Amino acid sequence: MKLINSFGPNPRLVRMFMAEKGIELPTEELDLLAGENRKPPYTDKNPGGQMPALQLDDGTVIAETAAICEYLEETQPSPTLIGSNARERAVGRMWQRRVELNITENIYNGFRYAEGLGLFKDRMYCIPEAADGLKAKGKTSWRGSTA
Ligand SMILES: N[C@@H](CCC(=O)N[C@@H](CS)C(=O)NCC(=O)O)C(=O)O
Repeated sequence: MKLINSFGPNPRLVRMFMAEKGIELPTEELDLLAGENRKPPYTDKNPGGQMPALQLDDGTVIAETAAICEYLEETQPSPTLIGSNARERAVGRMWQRRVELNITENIYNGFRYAEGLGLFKDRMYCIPEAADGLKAKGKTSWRGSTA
């Protein structure tokens, strides 16, 4: 099993999760700024082209930071990071979705469509006119408003 790793907050989150669990894995480093993650051979493994990904020994590639952490939690339960019973896990997943859907996705996309436009315009569908609204939404959503 190896972590396909790069610069950026999502790979860092997985590395922090692994560190808390005491998991050490070989890594394959991709140059995100050069766009190595947006072309084969990486996109053959993860068509979404984003980082990080976990490649299992049977060749399965798991992308999406939350899915990677859940896999590591299930395969190495101790120490427990996501919750030790159904109620704790559900509360953790509830907050994870709230933070991702209401705050971080808005802030990431606000950045990608403005300051990051030069880097992202050829990588993904960008909506520059939405940048200010997404940043404002990301800043207010922590109060619990999903409007
Ligand atoms: N939904 C994905 C988002 C991953 C993501 O946004 N990764 C960033 C790095 S933090 C990335 O690959 N950026 C470069 C790109 O999109 O080309 C996840 O949760 O893993």
